[in-house]
Amino acid sequence: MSLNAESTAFRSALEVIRAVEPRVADAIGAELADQRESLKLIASENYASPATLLTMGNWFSDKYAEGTVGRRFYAGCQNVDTVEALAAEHAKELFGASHAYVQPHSGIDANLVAFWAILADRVESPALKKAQVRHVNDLTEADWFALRRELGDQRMLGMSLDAGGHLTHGFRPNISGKMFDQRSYGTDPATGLIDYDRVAEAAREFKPLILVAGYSAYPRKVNFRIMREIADSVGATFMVDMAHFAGLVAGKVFTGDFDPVPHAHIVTTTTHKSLRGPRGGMVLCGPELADQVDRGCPMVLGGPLPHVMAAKAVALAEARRPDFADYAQRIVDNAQALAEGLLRRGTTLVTGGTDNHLVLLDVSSYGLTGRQAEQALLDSGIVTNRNAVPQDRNGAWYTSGIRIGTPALTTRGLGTAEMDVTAELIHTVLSQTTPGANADGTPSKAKYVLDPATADKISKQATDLLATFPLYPTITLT
Ligand code: DSN
Repeated sequence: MSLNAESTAFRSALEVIRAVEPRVADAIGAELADQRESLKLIASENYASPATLLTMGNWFSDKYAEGTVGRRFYAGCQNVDTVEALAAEHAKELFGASHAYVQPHSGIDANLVAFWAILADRVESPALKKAQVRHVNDLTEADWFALRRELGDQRMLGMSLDAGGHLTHGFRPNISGKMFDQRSYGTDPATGLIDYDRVAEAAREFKPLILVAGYSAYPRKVNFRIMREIADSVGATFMVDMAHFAGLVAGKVFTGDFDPVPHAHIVTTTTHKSLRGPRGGMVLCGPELADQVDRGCPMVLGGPLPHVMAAKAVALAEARRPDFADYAQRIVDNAQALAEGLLRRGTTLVTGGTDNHLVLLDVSSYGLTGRQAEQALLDSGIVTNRNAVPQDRNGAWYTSGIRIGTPALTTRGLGTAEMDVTAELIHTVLSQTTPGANADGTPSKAKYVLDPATADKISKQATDLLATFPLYPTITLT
């Protein structure tokens, strides 16, 4: 593809959009400019390829395609079948899975599909068998009532939120917490690491139907072989949510005990984080759960998004190329360089470092809340997000942590030398920011003081750092 083809494609698209609603065209252009100018360190974000982005802007968006490949509730799905089958095929090859379901619209959706597949397999199917019927509609009112109660009375054991687990792993504000009786395993307060003996103990006591592993803010590898042994010892289904580190699995950085696919009964992921695809989700599993997983739509999902499934096929094809493994390794090298740069400058890191794509700073050592640090960094052109740290005293809104990750900057081409400069910029901002006060003089968890001249200077340094690594270098919109 010539360099001009990508520019031409995006320019033409914007021209067409501008003719209808110029403010949307302007916002799209402004978003690219913002992304180009800022040091994007949000651990769950990335930059999808032009091919992936372009695949989403077409008439596949207009098609309803409930059902699965070759078995739809709507006529005329032959082209959707082509792209859905391609995406599933690439996913199976890439991750070595026997079944892939590529319809989930997001990570939450993928997890819901997995939960209901497990519930259908472990609770509903035995109830139907016991009642000697094939379908829930054939149950008596009394049996249906009893089954509904049983479905709502199951247990899940997952990683606690402040140890780095995810909201969808059984926490009350999320539907997973309303569906399941949930208990959490945390991390060792001394090391910040998962203590597998404690997980085994919690599993023995609680006897969950589902043991969930996976995280959105844990900067270390998880041993999935040990977790599977724990699940087996209590008869639990072992589910891994690999949304954050799917790119590291795809790129063969996480192998053996650290690759969830051979160890878990079911694996969920998003496709837009380290995997660098379109915004969406996916479920991988073995043959035992495949039929139940394929019922995701309309069980818990609205109509599939064929344009996004097509983009998943493109992005997964990209991830199967040899250079993706190099990319995945560089993500980790960069995260480690960033962690080392911060540690050298005296920053406190949860677990003292990283072996994946993210680093979790405990900014209470700078006397700041996560919220204050996040805003001060943003003023300085550094985009991060605040995050709870283990046993966080500031709660989930203000927090005491800043989570940073390297998938996006690595896509842009920054390397370990630039990570050291990034560590210097972050440390300078945090060490020159002080907590602010409320109008009545009491300490504020949100207000902060940072000299605007310092913020401007850092912002300029961040822009200079990025200048050598243009984002979407083949695309010019003007
Ligand atoms: N929102 C994602 C993240 O930032 O980690 C997880 O859902």
